Amino acid sequence: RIVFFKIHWLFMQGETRMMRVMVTGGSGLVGKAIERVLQEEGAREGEEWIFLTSKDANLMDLEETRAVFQKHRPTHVIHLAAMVGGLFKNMRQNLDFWRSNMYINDNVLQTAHEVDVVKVVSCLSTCIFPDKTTYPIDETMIHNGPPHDSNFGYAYAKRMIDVHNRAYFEKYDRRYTAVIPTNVFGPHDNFNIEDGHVLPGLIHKTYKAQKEGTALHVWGSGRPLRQFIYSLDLARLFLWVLREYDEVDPIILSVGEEDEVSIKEAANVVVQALEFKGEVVYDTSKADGQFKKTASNTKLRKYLPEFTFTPFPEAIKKTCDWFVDNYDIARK
Ligand code: NAP
Ligand code: GFB
Repeated sequence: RIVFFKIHWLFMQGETRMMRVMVTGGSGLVGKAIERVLQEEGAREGEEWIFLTSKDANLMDLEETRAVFQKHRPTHVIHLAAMVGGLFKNMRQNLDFWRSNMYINDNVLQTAHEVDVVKVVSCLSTCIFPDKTTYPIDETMIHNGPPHDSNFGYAYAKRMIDVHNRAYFEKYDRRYTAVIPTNVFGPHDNFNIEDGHVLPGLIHKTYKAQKEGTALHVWGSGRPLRQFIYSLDLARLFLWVLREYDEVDPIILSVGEEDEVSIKEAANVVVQALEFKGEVVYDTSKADGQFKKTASNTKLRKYLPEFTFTPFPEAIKKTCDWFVDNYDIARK
């Protein structure tokens, strides 16, 4: 009998340690960064990782969502899948951003609950906070007023994740949570100039200007301010949130307020990384979008006072090198 109980105890220990983590949006900028950090640092004992692309399931479709959850039976989910884009794509497609992300988020969270997923870590963004606000912005301010007009569709859809999480906690005691990254950049980004974010857009445009001997056109005045987080740093923070963070309330994952840079400063870092010698022109006929969305990472620092971010110029150089080396396969 003692042997039986010993085997049973060992099995239960093993059972409690088993984590089958399914990453929705696993083929994107953030998903690829998480995959790479796991390859470099190794998964923990008892962790099994599954990275989904939209080919595995269109998560806007409830039946396809249910099928992929039934297939993999995850115990944990990192929910990255979303319709994502820079300022100009958001300004063109607010309705699509609203509907696509509402469908995806409701399907994923409801299905996770149905198959008894223990924990879901979803994604908000620092661009969803109220446009008229005091600074620095913190996690308590998400619903304190309307977001910037340029991306209200995406912003409201993302805010509903926080509403979902609170409602699942109230009704089913589900401890589903969310992180709030600031602007992310890195390898495997979307370098499409019309649809992508500013840094991949500037890297692609500088690369083209260099090859064609033309000027680099930075859109807007260059005055807006942004905090940028390197995707590999964000990936490490995601793993910590999945494994150690137990709150339902969301947590901002960002560099500090003191690391905020202007678009102009960011453009200069890209120019230096690619050793571009041509003219840099500011096209003020293009929108600036939100002037600033300065976020506080005080809550993160309370948990991880020692976490170090990759210095911005080093992260930009690594991203530029990746883009040049992978030009043929990069999304552009
Ligand atoms: P991304 O590079 O555009 O990747 C999006 C991922 O979602 C891809 O894997 C894509 O699959 C998948 N996807 C899109 N629509 C789908 C659908 N209908 N069904 C299934 N999968 C679908 O995005 P990202 O930059 O990694 O963003 C990841 C998360 O971080 C998102 O929730 C985003 O809102 C959030 N976030 C991003 C930033 C940023 O600056 N990038 C900042 C804050 C928050 P395919 O590859 O097959 O298309
Ligand atoms: O990353 P981005 O497109 O979006 O940055 P946001 C836009 C800022 O960069 C504006 C300037 O001030 C633009 O004028 N900019 C300069 C450029 N050159 C370029 C360029 O080549 N491409 C782009 N895209 N911008 C987004 C939200 O806001 O933040 C999204 O709309 C998302 O919903 C994202 O959450 C994280 O930082 O302004």
